[in-house]
Order: sequence, then structure tokens, then C-alpha cells
Amino acid sequence: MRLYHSPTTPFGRKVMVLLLETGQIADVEVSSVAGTPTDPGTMPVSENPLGKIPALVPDDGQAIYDSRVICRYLDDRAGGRLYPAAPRLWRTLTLEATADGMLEAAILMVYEARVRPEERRYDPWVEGQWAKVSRALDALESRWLDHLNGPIDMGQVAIGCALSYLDFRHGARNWRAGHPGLAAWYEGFAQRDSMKSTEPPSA
Ligand SMILES: N[C@@H](CCC(=O)N[C@@H](CS)C(=O)NCC(=O)O)C(=O)O
Repeated sequence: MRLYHSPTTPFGRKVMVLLLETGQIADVEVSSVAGTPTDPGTMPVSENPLGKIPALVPDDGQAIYDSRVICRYLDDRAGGRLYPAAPRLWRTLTLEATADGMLEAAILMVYEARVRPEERRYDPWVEGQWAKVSRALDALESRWLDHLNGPIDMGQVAIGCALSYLDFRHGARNWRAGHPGLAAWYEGFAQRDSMKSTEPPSA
């Protein structure tokens, strides 16, 4: 299988962590690509018309995206390890969706600073994106610590990758402030081999 990826994409990292946790990393050949919404660069647009990564091309040649579908596919391929049976499954999927929503907002903030010309930037929009992240952090601290501290699942992997991305791109926002339980959980989760070996280059 071919995985289109980049060492800095947190969505791709979710897939890499799942591959490591389920013992499938050797089954994948990684192609490193790069691009932005204004310049797809080397993004696999013929595999994913949305021009986004990760994208996975299994041996049958039919591309799979986005990261949530890829993770579900690969977990199924491994016999189902990181998505539990219902009813816990609905909690796992909601946690994963929360992480992905945090990441979408955090990445839009990066693109705003990097891609949009300075004179066209709109600070309230940027702060609106951070407000989404901030509310999600509060919800994780107040409602999700029991789940996070339970058996590993894809929701935890996604949140681990999202928190690491906040450190990587938005360190000055100091997400740990006011979220001691979440910070403590993350310190432990970040020690997993799958997390350590997929850290973004300058993190
Ligand atoms: N919902 C997608 C989001 C993927 C995504 O936004 N990836 C970024 C890299 S971290 C990307 O490809 N950006 C290029 C673009 O938006 O054109 C997923 O879960 O895979």
C-alpha cells in the first residue's frame, strides 16, 4: 500500500500511529508530499481530488481518504483493535471527531498566517478558530478524562496527535494552562513508542 503523507501532518500522523500500534507499518510505502490550498504542489490530486493528505492507495489501486476513513480501514484490516464495539464506539468516534475538529481549526490558523496575504488577514476569524480549540480543550478536561485514561482507542490516538500539533504550531497559546488533567494524560500518552517515533521534525 502507498501512503501519501508528510512528517508534519497531524492527520497523517494519526494513520502512522495506528499503523505502528497495529503492527502494519511494514505494509506501507510512504510517499512524502507537500502543498497548500493555494498551491497543491506535490499533493496526490489524482488520488484525492481534494488535494489533501493523508491518502492511502491499497493494493487494489482504489484510493481511500480522509484520515478517519483510512484509520477505520486499516484497523479493520488488522482485525479491529482501536475501534471498540458499540456502545463505547460512539464515544471513541466522537472523541476522534473532536480531535479532528481541533486540528481543522488549528491548521486553518496556520494557513491564515502562512498563505493569506497580510493585508487580507482577519484577526476575529483567527480567534474564532482558536475559540473552537479552546472549548474542545475545556470539554476534554471536564468530560473526557475517564475515557482518555481507559483502554487505548483511536479517539485517544487522535487527541494525542492534536495536542502534539498544538505544541508544534501554537506553543505560545499554552494549551496546558487550565487543563491539568489533560496535560497529565498527554505526558503519559506521548511516551508511547508509536508517538515518540512519529514526532514532527522540529517538535
Ligand atoms: N479531513 C482531512 C483533513 C486533512 C488535511 O487537512 N490535511 C492537510 C495537511 S495536515 C492538507 O492536506 N492540506 C492541504 C490543503 O488543505 O489543501 C483528513 O482527516 O484527512
